[in-house]
Amino acid sequence: MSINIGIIGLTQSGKTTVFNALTGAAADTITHATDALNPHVGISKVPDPRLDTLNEMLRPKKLVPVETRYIDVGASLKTLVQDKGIGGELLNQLNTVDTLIVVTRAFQDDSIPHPEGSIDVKRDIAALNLELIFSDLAILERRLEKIEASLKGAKAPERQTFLHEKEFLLNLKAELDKDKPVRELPPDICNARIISGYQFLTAKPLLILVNIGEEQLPEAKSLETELNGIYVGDKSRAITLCGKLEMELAQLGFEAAGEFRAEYGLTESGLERTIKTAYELCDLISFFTTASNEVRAWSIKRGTTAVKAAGKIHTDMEKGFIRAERIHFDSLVACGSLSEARKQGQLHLEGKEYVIQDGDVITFLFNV
Ligand SMILES: Nc1nc2c(ncn2[C@@H]2O[C@H](COP(=O)(O)OP(=O)(O)OP(=O)(O)O)[C@@H](O)[C@H]2O)c(=O)[nH]1
Ligand SMILES: [Mg+2]
Repeated sequence: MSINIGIIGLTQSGKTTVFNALTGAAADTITHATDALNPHVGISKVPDPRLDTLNEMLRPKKLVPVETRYIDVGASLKTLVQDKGIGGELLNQLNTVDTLIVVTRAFQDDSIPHPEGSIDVKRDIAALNLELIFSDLAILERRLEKIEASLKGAKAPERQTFLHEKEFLLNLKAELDKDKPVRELPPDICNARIISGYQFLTAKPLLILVNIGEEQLPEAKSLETELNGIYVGDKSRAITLCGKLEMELAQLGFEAAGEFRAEYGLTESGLERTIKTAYELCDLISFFTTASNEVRAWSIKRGTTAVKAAGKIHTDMEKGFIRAERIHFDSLVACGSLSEARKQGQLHLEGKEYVIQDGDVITFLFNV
């Protein structure tokens, strides 16, 4: 199971640098701009100290963190929308991501020209927002054309369905025309269930990643506060990140990187901060399984029931679900071992409708 993240942003904003920082890859940022024919795709593991604790306590044969898959498409969304071939293909890939990271340049460097000629974070965020809206309008208009064509030969009941959808899309279009992203619209205009069928880019959570230079680190916190005053929402957030520094640190070992980070007054890695924020924006939580000598982390939407969580692991587990044996990570740590937890009566039996909590350690019991 993995979380999918799309990295977008204006030209030369540091997308590939951030991609390298998050994946530990070493894609070229110096001599090559990313070309759409050759997007970067990389996988990294979601860091979770709880998993390390479980590893030490339970000494499993295998330790399996959640994976994150990143795609850095490299081309502007405008180009992708206009280009029906490879652009269409890349756009399809972006349409399937769980969240978008918009890399926005704040770093100063005269040797790297900004496409707009100056550094202006808010202007660039607005420009990117427009590109996303442009892409969604293209999807929407294509769908409207299809509906018009289908309406021609449609019989009465079918006709009604098409007319309903058309009305829904026209209302949505009116909002997009006012530069409003889908993610910010009230539920009466944009019913979440209907919307999910279209894969609009502006419906996705948006993590604005402001790429700052090392020398801007002292102002990072206040810049974040200022930007979140404007952009924070249920599904949007701004964070600052030193892309170039984080990319270099990602190439070092864990400990050496930690020491450098401490010198810069950074307590978390860029990857940790980014993933944490992405989890919040996507409303994801983690639970752990320990069966078959394997400790594994899983990510699910907050509010998922035990039976649905079991289904994420295997459809048979959902079909034959009997119950879940559960202990919270904190209680397990307090007990010191699973057998001690069992002795102390800390392992709880939960039914199908139990709502999984972040940090639950679970064994599903099921019939095959
Ligand atoms: N000084 C400085 N330079 C940076 C920083 N982040 C990125 N750069 C430089 O900016 C240039 C562009 O970075 P990339 O990561 O390739 O940017 P990109 O958005 O992927 O560029 P395209 O693929 O061409 O759109 C490279 O020369 C980077 O080294 C930073 O924080 N500080
Ligand atoms: Mg690039």
